[in-house]
Amino acid sequence: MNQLVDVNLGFENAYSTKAQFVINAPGRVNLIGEHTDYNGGFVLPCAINYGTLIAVSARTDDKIRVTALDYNNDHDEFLINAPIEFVKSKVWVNYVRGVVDELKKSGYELQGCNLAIKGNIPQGAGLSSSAALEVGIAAAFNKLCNLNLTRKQIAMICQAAENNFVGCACGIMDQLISANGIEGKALGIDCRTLELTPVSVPEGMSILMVNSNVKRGLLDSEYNLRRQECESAAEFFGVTHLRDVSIKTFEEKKHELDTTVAKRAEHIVYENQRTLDAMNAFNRNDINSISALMADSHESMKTLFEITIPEIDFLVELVKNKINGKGGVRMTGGGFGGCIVALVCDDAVDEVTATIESNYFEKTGIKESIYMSRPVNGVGVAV
Ligand code: GAF
Repeated sequence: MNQLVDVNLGFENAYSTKAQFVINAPGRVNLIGEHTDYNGGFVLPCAINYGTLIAVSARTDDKIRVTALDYNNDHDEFLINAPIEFVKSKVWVNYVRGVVDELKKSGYELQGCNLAIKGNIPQGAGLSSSAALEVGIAAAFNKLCNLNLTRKQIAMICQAAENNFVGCACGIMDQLISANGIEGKALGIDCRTLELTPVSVPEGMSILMVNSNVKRGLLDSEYNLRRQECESAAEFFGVTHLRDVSIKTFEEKKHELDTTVAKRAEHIVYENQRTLDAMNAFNRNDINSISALMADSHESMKTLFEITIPEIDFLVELVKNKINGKGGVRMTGGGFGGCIVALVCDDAVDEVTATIESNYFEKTGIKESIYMSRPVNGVGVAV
């Protein structure tokens, strides 16, 4: 049965009435540009054909009732017109509460509703299941209450919810791509101006995502720490964001920085350039350059930003040796577990997946999950 049928049925079971509409918010995979978003820099993600569905119907009071169909119908309820509290014991509810709180703080008039949530984005895998949930919730209220929010406004409200309510100091990439994805395209994003540049994925190439199935345990604490380290480097250079430090300036001054901070800054300064170079390489259909840039990005995340883990490095090496310059591979997302992303020629996909299947478990004792992905449109009404 497909997800849309499931979420409608789940809604009817939970609330004994039909949903008025269903919103679909996609997850994302980032092709290059990691941790550059909160440094005011560049990223190149695409929205993926895995998403979070939210079935919605209005209530006549100011209550919001939410049922998580994938969590045994676990539910939450709270009132719009009362202070919205953070719930320590149940992580998922805070993404919903946070978005509602942020919409309220921005002065939007909200209406009570019943919601049922169901999704197929692998969780804790670096594919933005939480951003998709946030964006889906904001889009649901946008439609239900005629808020007239633009896609960029939706993304900014959701990022603020995650920063202020959930407590992760994330950048804008995940929410922005979930809201703005374009079918068949990756989006080059200038995370300072929020300018979006569609880039075509080369003909005859597939996007493969391989989940190491190592959950990203350290993510929040280490993520926030990386962000602080980048901010202290920016302060040293006298800029608000590391995006404004050129490679030349960085190389001239890096010796004056604390060693760890210098490594973090080096990753960001070069990763920004790599992302711009990758956008050009995609436009030229230049697979060799894409391959080299993705390889350098991974190496930099491993040795300078220190956000990869052995299982992920092993997967990247396996795929890299197999595709041998005819595609690219790197870790994707925040790090400390999760997924790798590979751009692979269509006719090499079977060979690459077979290599992973016969080596990863043997080496790590963990079974991987492999997903084929294609770029899809951003959040919208599911049909
Ligand atoms: C996480 C964050 F939410 C993004 O904002 C981004 O920083 C990413 O990690 C790393 O590129 O997904």
